[in-house]
Amino acid sequence: MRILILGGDGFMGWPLSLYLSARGHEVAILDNLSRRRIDEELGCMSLTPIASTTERLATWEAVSGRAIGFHPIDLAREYDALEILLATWRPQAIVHCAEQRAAPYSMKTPRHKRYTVDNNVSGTHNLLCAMVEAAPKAHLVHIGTMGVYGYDNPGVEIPEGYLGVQVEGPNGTRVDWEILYPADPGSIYHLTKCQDQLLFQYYAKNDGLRITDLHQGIVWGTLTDETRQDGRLINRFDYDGDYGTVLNRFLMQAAIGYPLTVHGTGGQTRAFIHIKDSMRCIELTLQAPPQAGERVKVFNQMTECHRVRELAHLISKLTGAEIAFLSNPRKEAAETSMHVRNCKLRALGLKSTLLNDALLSEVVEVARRYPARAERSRIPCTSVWTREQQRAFGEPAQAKRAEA
Ligand code: USQ
Repeated sequence: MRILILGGDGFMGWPLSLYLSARGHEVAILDNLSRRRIDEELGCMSLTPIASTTERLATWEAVSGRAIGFHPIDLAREYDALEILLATWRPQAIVHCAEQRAAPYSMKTPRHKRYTVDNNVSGTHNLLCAMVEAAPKAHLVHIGTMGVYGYDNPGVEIPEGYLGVQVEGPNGTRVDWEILYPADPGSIYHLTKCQDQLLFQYYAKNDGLRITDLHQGIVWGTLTDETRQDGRLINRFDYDGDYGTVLNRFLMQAAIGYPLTVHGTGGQTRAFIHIKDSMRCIELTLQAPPQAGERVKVFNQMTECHRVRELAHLISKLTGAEIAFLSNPRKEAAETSMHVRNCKLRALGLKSTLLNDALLSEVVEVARRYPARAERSRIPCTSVWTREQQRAFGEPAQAKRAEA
């Protein structure tokens, strides 16, 4: 299959490009390298030393004998270039990972909020608009988030995208209906993913685009069979307070002897998936596209749920790391539980890789390899969610968090 990976230089897109290329697909990457620029903006590089895009691609070709094309296009701003690429390269499938994907980064300042909305919503809309013109038969697979459902639900199992409801019809009748699960974003970043859902719904209905939205949990791990093959293929590993996600952060913190940074009581429950399962899920999704005219397919791409403090205790037991309970910089429910349906990917053949000591230790080992690259001052989360928190944390408190 000819597959275009949008955001193919990033944490998900890079290993995915290699994974699909290794399985015989013709792969090309579209990326504006914004994530590398954000590293510079934040003054914090990936813990793993990632090679330049040119070096990565040349290495992959040398190692595998397979070439991956690269198109330096800004999805949100360069509409004409995008449409020309779709018309000339004629992808059969497009995987969309080209969005600003960090909740804390999206909450930093008005500039970051506006950038996240402009970039993510315009990028997705440009893509859909260009697909209608130049690639109407391609299957679009979007890397979405479990966060569109929110974390405060009343204990019901989260369905895969659509909620069955019964409403009052004419003359007192009851009408069964299926609606998009009510969106409940918890950050500006998550808000953009909720907006994406409406764009998908509209373009699937109006233009018959074939779209699958993967509502993914928190990805952990960093190595895949392909990125292991040469040091220059290594994937990025984010650990800083803006881009690092909770489980990888805790594993990195354990590796360098930094107390595990639990926000609040750590009672927040989240869905997780190992990076290798994430690759497999996308492969399975590509093999099962919707028909033209079918509504957007939604799969919950996660394998297990955990409370943040349970993860901290597990890693502490494994590594001897200390745990620090910090005031929570986010506005989020303190104690939550989650039950998620994920039958659809399992029905397609997903065998879950669950969290285990060997896999956790593997990430700790990766993190231990680069002690000199770990900037301790970049570990605390200093991005706060509200003006009230800003006042409460204040500048001195934020600086104190940064020194912790
Ligand atoms: N947390 C801590 N300590 C930390 C970091 C995070 O307690 O050092 C807590 C947060 O307060 C939050 C939970 O861990 O309650 C998850 O935070 P996170 O940063 O790991 O994940 P999140 O902001 O939700 O976003 C990440 C990815 C995003 C993806 C999402 C999937 O950055 O791209 O969409 O996970 S999900 O969470 O299922 O929506």
